Amino acid sequence: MTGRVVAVSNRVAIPREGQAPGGLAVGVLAALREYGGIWFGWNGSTTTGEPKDAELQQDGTITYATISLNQQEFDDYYNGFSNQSLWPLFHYMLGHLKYDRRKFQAYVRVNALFARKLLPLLQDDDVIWVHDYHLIPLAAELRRAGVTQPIGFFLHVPFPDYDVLRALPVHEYLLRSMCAYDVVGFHTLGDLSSFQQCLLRPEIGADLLPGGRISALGRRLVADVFPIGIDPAQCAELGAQHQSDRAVERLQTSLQQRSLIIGVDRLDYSKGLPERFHAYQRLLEHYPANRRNVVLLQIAPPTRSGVRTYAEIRAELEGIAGHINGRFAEVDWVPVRYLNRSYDRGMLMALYRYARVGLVTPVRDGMNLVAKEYVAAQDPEDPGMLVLSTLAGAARELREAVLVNPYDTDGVAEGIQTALEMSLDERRERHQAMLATLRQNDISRWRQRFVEALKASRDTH
Ligand code: ADQ
Repeated sequence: MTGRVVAVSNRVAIPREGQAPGGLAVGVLAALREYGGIWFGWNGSTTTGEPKDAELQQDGTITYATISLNQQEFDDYYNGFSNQSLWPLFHYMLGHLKYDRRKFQAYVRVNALFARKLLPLLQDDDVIWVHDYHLIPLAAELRRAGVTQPIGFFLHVPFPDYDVLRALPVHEYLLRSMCAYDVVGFHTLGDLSSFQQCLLRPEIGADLLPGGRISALGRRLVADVFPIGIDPAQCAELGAQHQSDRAVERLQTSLQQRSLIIGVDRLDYSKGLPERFHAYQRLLEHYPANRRNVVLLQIAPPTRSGVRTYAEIRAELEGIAGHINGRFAEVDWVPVRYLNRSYDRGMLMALYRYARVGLVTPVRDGMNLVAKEYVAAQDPEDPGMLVLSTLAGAARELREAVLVNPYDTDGVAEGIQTALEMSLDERRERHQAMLATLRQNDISRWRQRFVEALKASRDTH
């Protein structure tokens, strides 16, 4: 069956000349190229009045359709409810949870606006694929407007257990909204089973049927696990190609044979960065032979600058990095290099490839693509080793990484030491096993499985 795919996400990643797309953009763009379609979302700019209709930009079979948002509405919808309520809640971090009814109402209004602006662009045989926690009510808003096409939802972050979810006053609204979809996808079995348990509660009273199907609120939907993958060949190629970039060579020269430990994360409290810096300090304390011989390169571009906790974590990290450097640095060695900026993918893959250890220690993460990219970018003849948090979705697949609990400072220090000391044979063996997993469940498989499930849901209506 043909029919276009209409992808909807908060932001639209329009590919730029000469830049390799990353993350979910690779999967969404491939689906849109295969079936033709639209990518709809916010264009990154705000206005003072009522937003205009979507601006369309054509590129082959893909139409990018973007809208601006009213400044105040954007603040309340994005910085407010999405990132001060849903983000911490879904990451099990109730200490960061804030709720404001006014911001929640803006969230619902922006979703209704998305639905209104998308509606005129839809065709009868489209399937609609909605991404992430910013847009949970979108299907319900589209249904209200008479849309009957299949609508799927993929959650890129974890889905919490009922006892955590119910801390949010409007949790029942969220659950009901999710039942307006035909397919609901998660990264891990744990997330899926939390969702199913929530739907079994008396508020929803769903029935779980065979084959991942659910009967809830008079509708049928399918909920399943679709762990997002990467394009391992692209990561390996970029890593090898950019090895001789000037900046990478300058880094190599400056390291003078020291072992590089790399961390690459958005500056976000879910990524466990203070915990990671403390563990690195513990490594230098407990395994003093590493002093002068290792360098931690932490790349962490700031995000969500409109949310105060993000400014706070930035200040906290600067303090810890300064403290470690002040305590351990020598005239010709600085233990932590901490950079608040983005790099293009080629450079990033080359840095991954050069690093002896990839340190990925979120305190909670839906999947974590950096972990997968780090493994894929390695030289198979002499691969570096991944130290990975058990609290990242990626740990369910990358079982051969050195697995650590990010809250266990001594344990993470020990894990880094294990990775640094690991023999070449063992590194190769573990790398091969992880690469095989990444190849088997790559980004193409992710989008194929999701789009197929969505198209199949039309056939069973
Ligand atoms: P994120 O929280 O953004 O994604 P992650 O999965 O690691 O986390 O993806 C980050 C992407 O941005 C990676 O492709 C990485 O290469 C890139 N990136 C990070 N820092 C960068 C930098 N300094 N310069 C350039 N690029 C950088 C959310 C969820 C995750 C889930 C993904 C996809 O929080 O759990 O894995 O969506 O579903």
